[in-house]
Amino acid sequence: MHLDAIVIGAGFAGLYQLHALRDRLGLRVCVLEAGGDLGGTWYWNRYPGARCDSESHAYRYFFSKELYEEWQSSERYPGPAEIRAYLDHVARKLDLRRDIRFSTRVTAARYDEGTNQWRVETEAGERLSATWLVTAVGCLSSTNVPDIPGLADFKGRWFHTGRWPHEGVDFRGQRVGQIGTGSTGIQAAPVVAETAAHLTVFQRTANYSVPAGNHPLTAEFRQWVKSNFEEIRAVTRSTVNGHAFRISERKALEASPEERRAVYEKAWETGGLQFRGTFYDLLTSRAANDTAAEFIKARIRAIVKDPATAQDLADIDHPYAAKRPPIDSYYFETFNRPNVSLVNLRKDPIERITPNGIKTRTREHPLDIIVFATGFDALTGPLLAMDIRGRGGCSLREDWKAGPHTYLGVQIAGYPNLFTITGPGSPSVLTNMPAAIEQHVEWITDCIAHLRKNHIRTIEPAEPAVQAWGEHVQECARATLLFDAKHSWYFGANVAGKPQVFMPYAGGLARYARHCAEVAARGYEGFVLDRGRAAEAVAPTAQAGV
Ligand code: NA7
Repeated sequence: MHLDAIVIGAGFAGLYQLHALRDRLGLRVCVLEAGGDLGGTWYWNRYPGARCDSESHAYRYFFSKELYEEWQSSERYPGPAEIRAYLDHVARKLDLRRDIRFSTRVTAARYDEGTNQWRVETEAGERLSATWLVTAVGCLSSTNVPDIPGLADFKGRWFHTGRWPHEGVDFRGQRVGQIGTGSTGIQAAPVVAETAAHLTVFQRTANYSVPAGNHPLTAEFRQWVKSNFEEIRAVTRSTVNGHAFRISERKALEASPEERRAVYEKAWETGGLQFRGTFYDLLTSRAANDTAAEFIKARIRAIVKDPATAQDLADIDHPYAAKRPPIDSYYFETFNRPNVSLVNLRKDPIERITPNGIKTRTREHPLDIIVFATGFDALTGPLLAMDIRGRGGCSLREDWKAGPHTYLGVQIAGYPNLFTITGPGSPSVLTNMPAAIEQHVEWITDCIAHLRKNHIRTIEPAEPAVQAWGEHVQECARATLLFDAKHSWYFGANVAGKPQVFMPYAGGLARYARHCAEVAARGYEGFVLDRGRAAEAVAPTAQAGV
């Protein structure tokens, strides 16, 4: 079957990409999706307490005012079922399902130079081909189950939060061990603790968290959202992270200690990722960051009644928000329950999993269920799970052995006509994802329209542009405190054997989007456009002004 474009993945990115290529450009498009239905992240992540950290009026598409205005969210933060219902609504409205094949996992994609086609293979052995291949595989979809010895002998049941059984898990009367205290573990623990006989949380790195402040939305707020589409969209498109709130223009140390405390207290009450926006230098100045960090640590110590547990929870070794900052619903309060205990793995590391539970250095913890809230092989994992081969059979797994190399996070040298939505080197995981996705989908769609109009056979980045972009990505990260948390998954540090390279673009979504628009306006500067005769490279200018 030959198509104009194949899109891999039917989450936020894949659905919009299908609509844009099919309905705006008139292309023949097919979406291949591994899951049994649409939703991407939200198809797989159905663990207890799962909820988006972006607010529901920002975690949506903005490409259609009508679509935006007709959707009503029920809570401040949407849960997986509501997000899937929203995407289902979008799919029905735009008649997307007819071009999506579910339960179809792509295993390989090979560029055929002779025919200028991508040949795609699925797990079931199906073969499809297309001129353009767009990956919409998500950044956090390859689950990371750590290789702890003994797991195969465990007599109880175990689950990774990112592959949660659709029928749910009954924790009643069960002794549950949860490994991991990232955003997921911090959401899951309070809900698991409500029904489990006992919950033991195994914490390797203590983590900051601020209250999410989730609540049902009032009719007034929903009306406000409906009446302010343009304004809300304008904010998501002009801020660093693509959220619907602005970052303060004030520096933390310019405020007096009393003023700072008042600002943090208000943000704590409001809840949410807004805490990160209380002062604009929280992620660039360690002294500024310390003021926020100390405030949160003091809150943890005040909430958690057992002093030793409070100390272990507040013993945080990195700047606030240098790792992905979680938001929670009564996470720290959960440790005041009689059926919850904390194991500090820094003091008492896991030695192995036994048939009956988890053995740390000092004792065995008997368990019926182990929950792995251990995160993902982020950004590169979902791409490298497929055997992607470009010119001359070059392999992405080989080419990225020392870390990903992209231009703008959207294309890879040697892999013509392949586009990676929210790929490594783009703002992606540092943003409210739908905002980053919309920008990429629109840029890719405009690019493909340009190629067709100008009879250009292939587009791929020139090596010098890739090199310069890679340096710029590192430079942007180095300008922030994100670069100080070397054990974060932004560096790939959570996956054994993964190269340690800072992967997302930390220069901000608005700035990135401007730069991408300028690249396109300058005739796709830094890309090689092949008209079928001599390739025409559009030389990159210096990165100044990026
Ligand atoms: P994260 O943020 O990667 O968190 C994973 C957690 O699991 C974190 O606390 C890890 O500790 C811990 N972990 C990982 N491997 C181990 C081993 N081997 N032993 C003990 N503990 C371990 O994943 P999440 O799913 O919470 O969040 C991912 C993103 O999804 C989130 O940021 C949002 O964007 C949505 P560590 O900190 O590495 O010491």
